[in-house]
Amino acid sequence: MINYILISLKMKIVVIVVIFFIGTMAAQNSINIPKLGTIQIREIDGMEMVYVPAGSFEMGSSDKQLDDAMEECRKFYHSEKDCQKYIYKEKPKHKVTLDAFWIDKTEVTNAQFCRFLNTNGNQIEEGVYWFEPGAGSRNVLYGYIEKLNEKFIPKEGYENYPVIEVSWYGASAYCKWIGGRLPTESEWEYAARGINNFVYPWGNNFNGRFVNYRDSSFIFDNYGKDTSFNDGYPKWSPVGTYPKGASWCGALDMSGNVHEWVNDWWSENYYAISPIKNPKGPDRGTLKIGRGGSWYDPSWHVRSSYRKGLSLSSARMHWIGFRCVIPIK
Ligand SMILES: [Ca+2]
Ligand SMILES: [Ca+2]
Repeated sequence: MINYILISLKMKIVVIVVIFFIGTMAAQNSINIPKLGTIQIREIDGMEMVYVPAGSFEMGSSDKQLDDAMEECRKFYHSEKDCQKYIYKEKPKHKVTLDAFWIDKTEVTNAQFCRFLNTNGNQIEEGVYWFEPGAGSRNVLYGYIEKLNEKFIPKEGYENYPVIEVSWYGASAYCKWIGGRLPTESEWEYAARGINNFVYPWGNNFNGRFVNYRDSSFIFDNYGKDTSFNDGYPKWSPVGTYPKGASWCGALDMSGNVHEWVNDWWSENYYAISPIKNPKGPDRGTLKIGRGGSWYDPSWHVRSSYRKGLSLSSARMHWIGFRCVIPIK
């Protein structure tokens, strides 16, 4: 009898110790998982990255959200066709579940891209330069990167501006160089609008002081120009100029400044067949996708769900740049 009591007591002690050990391990693991918006600095290019936890959101737009965007467009554009051209590519709204990842807090800058070019050269893939100032940009040279004595350097004062006139190949190569890749279209939208499915990174109502877009100071023409706000920048702005425009994870300029390359091939109909878990876009295509709108775009193009197909061969425009992700798995 005494032996039985002793064995039973020993068993209980063992069970308690095991439970304590498992509990400690679980607590340790939960301590090691970063919180939403935790910042980590990447050594290779000095980029700040923000942590986006695994989760689900509603990707795309409802009919009501698209009608609101059209209404906004009609205030500024006199062509219904111009409004419809890009807005109705966001249906159906559908649930997406994603693994966790790190995303760059800002768009990649001229200084960072110079570091990449000086390490790897300006290579050609599929006949397209990684970086080509003046390509497809109204034949005007806009780039703020110069080549002096075989070295790429940013023009003085433009070190912290987003790199532009970079091809999808150049953007993708950069993200591989830093040990990551371009965001998938769904990762990009999730980082921009979050689990609350905001229309803009900061919320559901447009605010021209939170974003660099086609505001009253826009330089080219008056078509679609919003004279009710002055965002302070007729063209590009240094990255991170609008902290109030931060998205839920702390990413800046997801809306506006420069449009951003993502990894996926363009397909107008992909949302109807997209898998729920970690969608990666169609297997093939002819266009890649740009996200977020730019300083060149009106308010309804800087919505988090706005999407546009862009040519791999010619789109090295003065309004397109990128940021990278590093997946956790
Ligand atoms: Ca502006
Ligand atoms: Ca942007």
